[in-house]
Amino acid sequence: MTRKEALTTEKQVPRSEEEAIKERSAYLRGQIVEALADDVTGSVPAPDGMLLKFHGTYQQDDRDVRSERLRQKLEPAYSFMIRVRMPGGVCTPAQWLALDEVARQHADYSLRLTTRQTLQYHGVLKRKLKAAMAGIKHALFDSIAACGDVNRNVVCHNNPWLSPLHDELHAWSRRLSDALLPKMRAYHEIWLDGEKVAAEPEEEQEPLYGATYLPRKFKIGLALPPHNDIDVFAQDLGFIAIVVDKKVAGFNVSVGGGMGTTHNDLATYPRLGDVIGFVLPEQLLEVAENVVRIQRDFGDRSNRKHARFKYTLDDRGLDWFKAELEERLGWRLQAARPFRFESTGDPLGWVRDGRGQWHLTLGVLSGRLRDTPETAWLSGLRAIAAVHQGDFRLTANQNLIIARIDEQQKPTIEKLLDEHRFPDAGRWGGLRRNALSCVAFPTCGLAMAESERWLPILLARLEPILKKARLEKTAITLRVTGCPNGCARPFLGEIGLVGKAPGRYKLYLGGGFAGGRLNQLYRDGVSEDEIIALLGPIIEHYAKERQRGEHFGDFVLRAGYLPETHAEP
Ligand code: SRM
Ligand code: SF4
Repeated sequence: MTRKEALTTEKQVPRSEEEAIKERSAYLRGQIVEALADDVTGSVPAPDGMLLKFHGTYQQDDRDVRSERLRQKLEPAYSFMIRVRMPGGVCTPAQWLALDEVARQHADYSLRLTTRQTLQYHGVLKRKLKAAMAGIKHALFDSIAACGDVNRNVVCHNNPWLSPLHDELHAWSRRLSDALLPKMRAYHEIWLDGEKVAAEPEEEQEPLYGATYLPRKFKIGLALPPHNDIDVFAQDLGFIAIVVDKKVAGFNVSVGGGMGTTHNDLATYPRLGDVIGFVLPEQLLEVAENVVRIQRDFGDRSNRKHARFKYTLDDRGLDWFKAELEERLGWRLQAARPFRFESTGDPLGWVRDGRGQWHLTLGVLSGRLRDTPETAWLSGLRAIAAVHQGDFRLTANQNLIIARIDEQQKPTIEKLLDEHRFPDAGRWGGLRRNALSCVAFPTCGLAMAESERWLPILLARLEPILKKARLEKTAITLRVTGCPNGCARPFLGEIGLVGKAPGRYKLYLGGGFAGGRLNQLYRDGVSEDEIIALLGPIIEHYAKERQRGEHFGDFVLRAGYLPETHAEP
């Protein structure tokens, strides 16, 4: 089917309400200005709430007080989450200070590092949204395309300073982000009081996306083997760098990854990306743009639960997709090159590069940076940013790198870390180092169970079991989410826990340590006590019978807890 035919067919299918909202929105303006000015309520009407996502912000309410407020006949305690766009997760100390200022002036005094290498603000009241957006602009960032049916924050292997290869990859993440960025004049008009550049919205254009943008969100990541620290197979479009003679010779292209599912709906499923070929560096942008165009033209616009790129691929087949891509490109992809991943997490702690500079990867459990009676991480990073001469790197595992520290400055940074009671990641066990959890309660509107607030409790119960089995240093990946949307990529964990109802989780086991194999459901609807009772004996069994170098996820399959699937690539 040609693109023209596809568009004709699409018109015959009833489109979802969201498609109509986009179409009527005059390039994402809707009635947002009016909704922001309405001070009778802390919320915005639903259609504008949907459009606001493209501007990088979500309406939420405090779920801890939702029923009590309902009982008191008060409107929910509304506030907004804002997600910053930060390709490759890089930020200077001056930018950090400006972002920190927004957290303290306009949000809930916290910064939340995300699984896509950027940060979020929570608790921004409607009347403070505009000032918060201006603050983000002051930090020389924006939140365009951080959410919404467009290409999201491009993620990239995390420390460009460790070698010129990392540097090169990071430059590609920025180029990809720029090439796929929607024009969104509405953003500048609404948040930054920009002049209306087009006299009428009809004169405006989105050359890549068109007036209804993509059918659904779209995600891109770049990985540098042997580190799969961005979970490249969870991306709609992944680029795996192939290095020859210490230079990036090109990239293997992986398509169709995605985690989101709905409980008890078999038509939804997590999917690993398929590697379809190899492209040269100079072909990267052309490939990315055309993959996005194919999803724009063929993605399902009638059912949002079936609208991700992974379903477009499975409905039409990989052969169809590759042929369509090559027709649009006018050239053929080369055969994929061999590669091997060995890990997904971040190497926490200090590393020295070839030029003699230091980099510290701080372990930040669930990515939450705030001051509490026990820790002073927000203040600590502010103090570090005030003296740091290198930069900050956010990782796709919710951690933070303080990068490019000169030898003579290292003691100053170490003193500040100590004063603000940052944890010594060197003392963290292998499970804690490799644990991710999504936000969930109290802010996430889709949460069914606790995640971020539960992770420390769960770790505190699992760590003594691991210690007793002398496995405390063994790296095991643990991914926890409050619902099956998969924001902490739970279906890739060697242990995955997915919230079903308050205090109840689906327990998944057997994911590949390097992110190349999905896990499988082991028990449904289990409580914390049941999870501990189930995992304890398996951990002991693993301690006794594991083979040399065998990962936990591989062991549970070999030992027959779940059927063998496939080895990791
Ligand atoms: Fe996510 C929706 C948080 C990474 C799959 N995600 C949400 C929302 C916005 C809830 C909502 O729609 O109302 C969550 C906001 C919670 C809050 O209170 O802040 C949310 N997602 C997050 C973050 C903050 C999790 C974290 O703890 O770090 C991550 C922000 C990433 C970023 O900076 O851009 C985050 N979300 C992911 C990932 C992981 C990734 O991209 O590597 C996934 C799985 C990969 C994928 O997309 O398939 C993911 N989020 C989803 C989905 C399921 C999409 C689907 O295909 O069905 C939803 C729900 C939706 O889109 O309808 C969702
Ligand atoms: Fe919310 Fe579910 Fe994502 Fe967790 S996985 S942040 S509960 S949407």
